[in-house]
Amino acid sequence: MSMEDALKIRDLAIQHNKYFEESIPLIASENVMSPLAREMLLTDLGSRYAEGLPGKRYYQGNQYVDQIEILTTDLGKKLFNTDYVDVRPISGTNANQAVVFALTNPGDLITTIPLASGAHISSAKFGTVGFRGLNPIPLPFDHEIMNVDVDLASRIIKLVKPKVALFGQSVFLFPTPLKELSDALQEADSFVWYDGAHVLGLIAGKRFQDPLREGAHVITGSTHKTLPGPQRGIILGNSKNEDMWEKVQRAVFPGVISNHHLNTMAALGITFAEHLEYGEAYADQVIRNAKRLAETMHSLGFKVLGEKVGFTKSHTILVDVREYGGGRKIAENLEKANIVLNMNLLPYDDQSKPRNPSGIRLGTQELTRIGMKESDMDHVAELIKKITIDKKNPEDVRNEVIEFKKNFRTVKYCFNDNFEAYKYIKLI
Ligand code: DSN
Repeated sequence: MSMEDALKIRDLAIQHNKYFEESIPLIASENVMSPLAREMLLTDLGSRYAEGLPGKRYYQGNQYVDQIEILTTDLGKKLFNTDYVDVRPISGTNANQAVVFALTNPGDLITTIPLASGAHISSAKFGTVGFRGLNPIPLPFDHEIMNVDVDLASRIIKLVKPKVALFGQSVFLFPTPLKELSDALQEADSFVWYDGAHVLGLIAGKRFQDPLREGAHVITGSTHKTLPGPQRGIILGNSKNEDMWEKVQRAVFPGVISNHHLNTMAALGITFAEHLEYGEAYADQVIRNAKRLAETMHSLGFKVLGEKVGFTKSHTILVDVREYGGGRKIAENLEKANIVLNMNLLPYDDQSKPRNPSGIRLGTQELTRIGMKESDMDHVAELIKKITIDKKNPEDVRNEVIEFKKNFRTVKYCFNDNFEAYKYIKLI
C-alpha cells in the first residue's frame, strides 16, 4: 500500500512536469533552471550538513562543500560587483529575517511600501517585520507612475527618521528612486534595505538599476525569479558598512538557519556562472518581452497599469480585470486554458481583501528563458484576450496553447541549451 502511495506521488510529479510543458507560465516569481543547475539537485550534497562558513564548520566531511561555497560566493561577488555576499539563506524571506534581526530591535521604526502597492508579505505587520515587533510606516506610492512618491516620501523619512527604510516589491515595475531619496535618507541616518527578489536577474544583467551604487546598504533577494536559479536566498552588502555586514552574517547563522541545503547552493553557483555569460542578453529580452506584452494587451483593450510611464521597465506587468469579473475569476479561467498566472491586488484595492483583487500579474522571465521573443508576446496576448474579453471556452483555447508551446521546449541562455525545460528525469 505504501509503495502504491509512493508511486502515486511520483506519478503526480510526472503529470506536473507534463502540465508545465504544455502551459504558458507567467507567474512573475518563477523560472526554469538550466540543465547543469538542475543536475546538482540530485547529488549527495542534498543529504549533508554544513553549518558556519568554509573552514569554520561544525561538521566533518565538508572538504568539497567548502570549495563549492567559496566558488559560489566568489561568482556572486563578480556578478553583483561587491565583496559582501552571503549565499546561505535558503529563501528570500529567510534572507529578510536575517536582515531584520541584524539591523533592528523591537520597537524600531521602519518605512515600507504598502502591500496593495506590491510589497512582499514579509514587510507587513503580520509578516517578518511585525513578528520582530517593528513599527512599519507606509511610504506614499503614486499609482500613476507606479512608484514611490519622492516628495512626500522624503518629507516622511525626514520627519520620522526610520531606523531602516525598506524598498522593493513583489510587483516591481520600475526602478526605485533611491538617488532621488538619498538626501532624505542621509539626513534621517537610515539603513537603506532593498528587497530585490523580483529583479535580481535584471540587476545582475545590468538592465534595471544598481542599488548598491545608488544608496542601498543591503540587498536581499530570492534566487529563482528573474535570476533563474534554485529556490534559495541571498544577501548582498555595501562595502562601507563592515560592522553591519558582520551582524548580517551572524544573523544568517546561527540566527535564522542552521544547515543551508548544499545541493541548491551548488545549483546557485552554476546559475551565477551562466548569468555572467548570458545574463545581459537574457535581461534585455525579458524587459523587451514585458514591454511588448503590455503594449499589445493595451492595444487589444486591456487596462494595463502604468500607461503614462510606458507600462514597465522590468519583467512584470499589471492588468486591471475588474470589468471581466476580477482577478480571481480571470486567473482561474486562464488556468483552465493552461495559462498560469496569479491574481493580484492593485494599488487602489482594499488590502484587507487579498482574495478578491482587481488585477492579474504577469511576468515574462520564464517565457524568455524558453526562447520567446516579442512576436510571441503578441500571440500570448491574443490567447489571453480570447478567454478574458472574447469569453471563449477555456477548454478550446487550451488546445491552441498546447500547440503553441510545442515550439518552446528547451532552456536558453545557459551552457547546454538543447535540454528540455520540463523533462522529468526518471532514475528507475
Ligand atoms: N510573494 C511571492 C511572489 O511575488 O510571487 C514571492 O515571495
